[in-house]
Amino acid sequence: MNTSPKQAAAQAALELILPQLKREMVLGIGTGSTANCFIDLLAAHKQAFAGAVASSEQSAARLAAQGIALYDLNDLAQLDFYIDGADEADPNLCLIKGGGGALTREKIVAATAKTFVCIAEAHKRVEVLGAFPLPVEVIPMACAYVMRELTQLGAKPLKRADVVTDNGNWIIDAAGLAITQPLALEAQVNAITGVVESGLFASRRADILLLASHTGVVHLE
Ligand code: ABF
Repeated sequence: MNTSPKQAAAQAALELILPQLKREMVLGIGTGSTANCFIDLLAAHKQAFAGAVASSEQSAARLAAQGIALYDLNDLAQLDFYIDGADEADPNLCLIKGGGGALTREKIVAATAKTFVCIAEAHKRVEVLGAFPLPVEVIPMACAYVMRELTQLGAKPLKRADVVTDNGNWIIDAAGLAITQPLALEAQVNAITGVVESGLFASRRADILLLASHTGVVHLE
């Protein structure tokens, strides 16, 4: 069977962390179809580590189905690795994430990890972030206000229809931003009252980016 680029990126991440796994180690695991490939590959090695913290209920269910033990992040001091996908990645390894709606938990788990390994198809690599609308998780009652504030920042915001996050909140997708200053924009968006978190990963960007295509995997850091 042919290996897809998502599977190739996941395999490359597995090969990267396998030699560093320890029996007491807990891994941070992300959300999405590329992270799912990683979970499925990881299952064969579940004796080599203690378990995982998931960035979504969906990933938690997939990990549990593979027999991988789940941990509460509050019971752990630090994670060695966080492995997750992305929607876009720029040359500095700043990311847009949250197309799957799990951005807040993804950012929390990433924040606690020593090394964030991002796995993605090669087309997710862009020069400037923003062609993919920036997901922003909001407290529901603040939605209209946050949309007006995002408009002031130059975005065209749209509430994501029929989506409630694992945290009980809504998602706004902010289109039309050319994100040349990711750190500054992340701070601006996160400072809007009612914003829970933005999908801009700049203050906590990826440490390693594994970009896969049909011709192979490129390792960036
Ligand atoms: C998660 O999954 C998200 O942050 C991102 O939105 C998405 C990427 O999805 P996929 O791996 O399915 O392309 O990592």
